[in-house]
Amino acid sequence: MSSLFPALTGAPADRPALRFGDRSLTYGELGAAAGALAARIDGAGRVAVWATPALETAVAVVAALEAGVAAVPLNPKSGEKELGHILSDCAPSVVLAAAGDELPAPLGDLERIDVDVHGAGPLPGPRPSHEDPALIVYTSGTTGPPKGAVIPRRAIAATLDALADAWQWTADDVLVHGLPLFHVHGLVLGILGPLRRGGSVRHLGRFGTEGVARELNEGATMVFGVPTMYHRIAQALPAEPELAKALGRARLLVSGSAALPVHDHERITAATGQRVVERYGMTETLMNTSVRADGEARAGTVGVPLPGVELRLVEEDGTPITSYDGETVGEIQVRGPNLFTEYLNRPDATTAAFTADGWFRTGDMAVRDPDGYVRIVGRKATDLIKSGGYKIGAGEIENALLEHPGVREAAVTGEPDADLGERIVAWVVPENPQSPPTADELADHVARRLAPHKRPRVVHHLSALPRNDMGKIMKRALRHD
Ligand code: MCA
Ligand code: AMP
Repeated sequence: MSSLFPALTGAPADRPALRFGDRSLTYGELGAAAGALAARIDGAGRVAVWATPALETAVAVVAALEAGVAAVPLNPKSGEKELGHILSDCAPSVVLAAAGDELPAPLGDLERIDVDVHGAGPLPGPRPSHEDPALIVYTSGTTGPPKGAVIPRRAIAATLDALADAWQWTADDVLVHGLPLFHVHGLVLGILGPLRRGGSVRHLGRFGTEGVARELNEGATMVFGVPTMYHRIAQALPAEPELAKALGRARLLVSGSAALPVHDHERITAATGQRVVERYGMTETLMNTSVRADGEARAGTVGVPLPGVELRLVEEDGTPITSYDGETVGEIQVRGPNLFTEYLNRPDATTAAFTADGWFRTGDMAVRDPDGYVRIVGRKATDLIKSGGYKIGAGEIENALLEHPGVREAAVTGEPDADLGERIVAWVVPENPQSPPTADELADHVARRLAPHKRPRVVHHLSALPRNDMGKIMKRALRHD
C-alpha cells in the first residue's frame, strides 16, 4: 500500500502541517521527525501512545503508521483500572510520550520512548499491506470493560477519501480542532484527515469559542466538533458578535459523535448564516454517512451513505426494510472498506457484531427519507450513554461503583442534558443508609478508576433497586422520591 500521507514526501517541505498552540511542524519537519521515530519503533509489534493534545501525539501516530506498527492511543486521564485493562489486553511493547510527561503506574514497566518532534530521519521504504492493523481504539460496550477495535490501514484511507469527496476537502483546508486525540473523531478525522489531504490542522489544546473565532479569523476554513461544542457556540453567539462573524467565514462546520439538536442547528444558522453539516460514524466503522457539502442541508439528519459504504435498515428479525418512507424504524447495518477487522482478543464479540454475510450491526436505530437521507432516532441498547460525544457503557460504571465500600447496589442510566446530550445518573443503595457516600465521593471514585468523563453527574440514593421476578434491575422503573 502507498503511504497514507503522500504529502510527507510530495508537498513542499515548508508547507504547514500541524500547529498546537505556538508549536508547529511543516510537512518537511513532520516527515523527518516521523522518519526518525519510525526507525526506532520498527518491528515493535504494537506501540501505546500517550495521547495528550500535543504535537508529540501526532508525530507518534504518523511514525507508527509509516513504520507499519499498530498504535494504541491512550486517554491520558484514564484511571488505573481502565489503563490496566487496556495494557493487559493489547500488550504494547513500548509507550511513546512527550518528554517530561509523567506516566502513571500501570505504564511503569513498559519501555518508554520520548517523542522528539525535531528528530530527523528518512521515512521507511516498503509499506505494509492494506489489511494490516493501523490503530487499536478502545470503545465501551454495554457491559464489561472497553473493547479494542482493530482498525486497518485500508479503513482509514477509505473513510478519509470518502469524506474528501463528500466535503470537497482539499489541501487548501485548514482545520480548527479542539477534540481529544484518543478517539476516532479527534485522531483519525481531525489529525490524519488533514495530513492525508496535505492540508493543515490547528489544535486548540482545549476547546473554547475564543480559540475557534481566532483561528477562523486567521484563515482556518473548517471546524470539527461534537454537539456539546456546537451547543456552547450556540449559547455564546448572542453575546459574542465576533464569533458569529468568524463562523460566517468558515467553509465548512462539521458535527458528529452524537446528534446535534435541531434547536442548536437553527440558532447557529440564524446568527452566522452557516449550516452545520452532520456526519455519522462509529469507532468500528469510521464514517458511514454525511450531509454533503454540495447537498441539501437538512437539520436532524446525518445525510446519505458515503461513497463505498453500503447501508441498510433491518427489522428486529433481520429482514431488510426496503421502503424509504421516512417512518419505518430499523437498525442501521453497514458494509464497506471503512469497517474495522475485529475486537482484539474478543472473537465472541466480533462474531456477534456481524451478520453471516458481513454486515456490521451498529445498534443505532434510524429511518430513511424517500431520497435516502438517514435520520437517527435512537439506540437499541439503553445501557449505552453518549455524554459530551463520549460513548459510555452503564455496566462499566456500575462495576466501578460496586467497588466502593459504601455501595451495596448500583444502577446507571443516562438522562437528557442540554449541554452534554446525556448525563450519567447513578442510582445507589448505600451499605449504610445513615452515612451514604456523597455524590462527589462517588464521582471522584469513578473518575480515578475509569476516566473523568465517565463520572456520574447526579447520584440518587435508594433503599432498594426495583427488580423483576428474575431479580433483574428494571431501569425504567428507577424513580427518585
Ligand atoms: C471534573 N474533572 C474531574 C472531576 N470533575 N477530574 C477528575 N475527577 C473529577 N471528579 C475535570 C475533567 O477531567 C475536565 O478536565 C474538567 O474537569 C471538566 O470536565 P467535564 O465537565 O467532564 O468536561 P467538559 O468541559 O464538560 O467537556 C466537554 C467536552 C468533552 C469538551 C465537549 O466532553 C469532549 O472533549 N468531548 C469529546 C468527545 C469525543 O471526542 N468523542 C469522540 C468519540 P479538563 O478540562 O482538563 O479535561 S466518538 C467517535 O470517535 C465516533 C467515531 C464519531 O462518530 O465521532
Ligand atoms: P463511538 O462508539 O464512541 O465511536 O460512538 C459511535 C456512536 O455515536 C454511534 O453508534 C452513534 O450512536 C453515535 N453517533 C455518531 N455520530 C452521530 C450523529 N451525527 N448523530 C447521532 N449519533 C451519532
